[in-house]
Amino acid sequence: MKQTFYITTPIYYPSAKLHIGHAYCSVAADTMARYKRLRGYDVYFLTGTDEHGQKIERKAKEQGMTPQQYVDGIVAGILELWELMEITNDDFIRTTEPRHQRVVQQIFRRLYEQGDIYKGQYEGWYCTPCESFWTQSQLHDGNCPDCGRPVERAHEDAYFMRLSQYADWLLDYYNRHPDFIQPESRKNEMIQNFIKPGLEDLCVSRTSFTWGIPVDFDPGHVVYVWVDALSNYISALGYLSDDDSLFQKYWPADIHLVGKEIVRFHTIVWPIMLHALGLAQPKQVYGHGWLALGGARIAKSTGNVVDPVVLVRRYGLDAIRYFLLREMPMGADGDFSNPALLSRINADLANDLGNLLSRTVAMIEKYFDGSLPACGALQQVDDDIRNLAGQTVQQYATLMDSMQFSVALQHVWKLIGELNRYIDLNAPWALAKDESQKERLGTVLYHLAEGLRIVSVLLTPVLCHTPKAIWTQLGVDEGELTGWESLGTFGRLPAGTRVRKGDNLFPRIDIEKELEELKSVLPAPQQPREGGPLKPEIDYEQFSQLDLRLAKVTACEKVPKADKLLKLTLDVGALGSRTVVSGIAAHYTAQQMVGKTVVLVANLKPAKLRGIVSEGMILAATDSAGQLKLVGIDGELADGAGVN
Ligand code: ME8
Repeated sequence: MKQTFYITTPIYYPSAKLHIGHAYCSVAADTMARYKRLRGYDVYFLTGTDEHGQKIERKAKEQGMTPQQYVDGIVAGILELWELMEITNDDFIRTTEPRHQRVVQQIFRRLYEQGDIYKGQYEGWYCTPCESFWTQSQLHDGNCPDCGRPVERAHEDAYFMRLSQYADWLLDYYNRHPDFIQPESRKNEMIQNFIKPGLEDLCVSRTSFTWGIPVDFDPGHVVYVWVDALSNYISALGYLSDDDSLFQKYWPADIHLVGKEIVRFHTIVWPIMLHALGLAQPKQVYGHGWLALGGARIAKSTGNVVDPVVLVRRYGLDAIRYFLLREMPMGADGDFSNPALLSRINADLANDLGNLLSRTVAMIEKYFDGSLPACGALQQVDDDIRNLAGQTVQQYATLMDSMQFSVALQHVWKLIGELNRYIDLNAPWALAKDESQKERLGTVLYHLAEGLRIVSVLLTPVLCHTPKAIWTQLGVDEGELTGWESLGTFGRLPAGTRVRKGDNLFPRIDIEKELEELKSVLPAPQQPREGGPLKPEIDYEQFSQLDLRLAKVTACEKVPKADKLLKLTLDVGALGSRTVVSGIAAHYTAQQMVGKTVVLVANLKPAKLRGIVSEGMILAATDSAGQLKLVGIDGELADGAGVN
């Protein structure tokens, strides 16, 4: 029986459009799935969409749609993108499907019944864009530690998962399974930042919105989006359903491939959920880095998205897949730029690989009428090529097994480079002039063709069309000669095979001209619209609930160990003196603030920031460049005057 291999990508949020960063994650998982299939594994590759949560509910409302209508539209686009990128997933799970929802409800109920989930009261800091609750100690300068945006105080009746009681078990599990979290540095991050400071129980239900999976035994509560989302990895396999044969066959997963910012959920919450359910742990969670544009992470929130559809249409799928995997050292961050993409296409694909093939086939046509010559007596240079090919296959296998795609490709390109050098060393055009060198000429061309065959097989997990194009030109039929086993011996290509010159694999690009044209095709990274999208309409009644007052700053000091925070003492006329903590320290010094008249939201519920009770909030305007200016008044009025 074949060994199984189960690999997953994260399930994507159906946000307006997926960008090249998301494509990277799917292409990397797809490459691994293709590689394991090449190695003879029975692979199951899962991806999908994570469709619940307050953010989706809000977006749908902004667009005047139901959440389901909104996600249906976006998911259709995601499916098209994966088709375009030839992602070979075996299933696509949507968290809005009944097959998933049923399982999540059963998991939740089971954990509740056995006491791993209990009902309590939640009060914490909530980051809506990240759908994450944070404790005070996790905030960075009072903001969300993941995205840096402001968090809001949230209270609700809620269910909690007992993470705290599993902290020791988890640490012990990490110790006993050193490969569980990769790369190693991410494990240290988890231990230092989350587990050592003390694991707190996790709030796993919400009542403040309805777009989620209902807790079936307590109406009004919906399951926290991460508990919902993580369960996809087993609900898709039919866990707790009438037919759990896929679950029996493929669980535990071999690899959950995820971006580094969500390693936390996959290596703390998910293992504890699985442990509590009595299920086996995934063998590995691999946290990959981010693709950036000019140093800034490509993300929908920063507006610097690069559209993979435009790139694939312009340069072909293989060029884009190659660039993503070659340019991003797995686990680290990588940078996307048009010049880097174009020079990889020209140097690696058009020159190194494309020319090797066209020169080889052209010479076999010219000197041997297109019939592959037999290999004669070997010289040292031939042995060197054979040895290098053998080593390359071995190194490639080790590197691909640990998902080091970029380094594996470097090794393949070293072989390509040596094959090109082998042409120059042996100068076939000179051999062709001497009839007595015919056999030597044949041996040289044979090594080139066989070397190319080996290269083409090694490229099959990464490139979808190029290997086939190489086989057509080399006269190789897909089958035994294109399988992994064929790489074991150098010399499998039969003499007499008919080669046929075809189009260049990758046409060379005039980089300067192309960069110019790209300016109009790929619009410059969009700046986020000032102020973001318009929030839903409110009526006067709602507006009038805001109590805004003028206030004079009478004293001000920096909050220790918080770069962005100032503590202000305000005189609010009849309301007396107020203390307010404000995140403006990067824009105003404490000294500059004293004496200023500011606008205070006087009836905002007090909140504790860095141990200081902040009694309201002062108003300021910010632009997309991150500049901030206080809101003031035109002239002078008494402290405490109402603003409306
Ligand atoms: O996190 N470079 O979904 P998501 C590389 N729904 N990868 C990037 C990237 C970039 N610039 N931007 C995003 C979610 N990604 C949850 C997952 S799983 C149970 C739930 C990656 O759509 C990101 O790191 O925000 C993540 O792994 C994936 O895209 C999905 O992100």
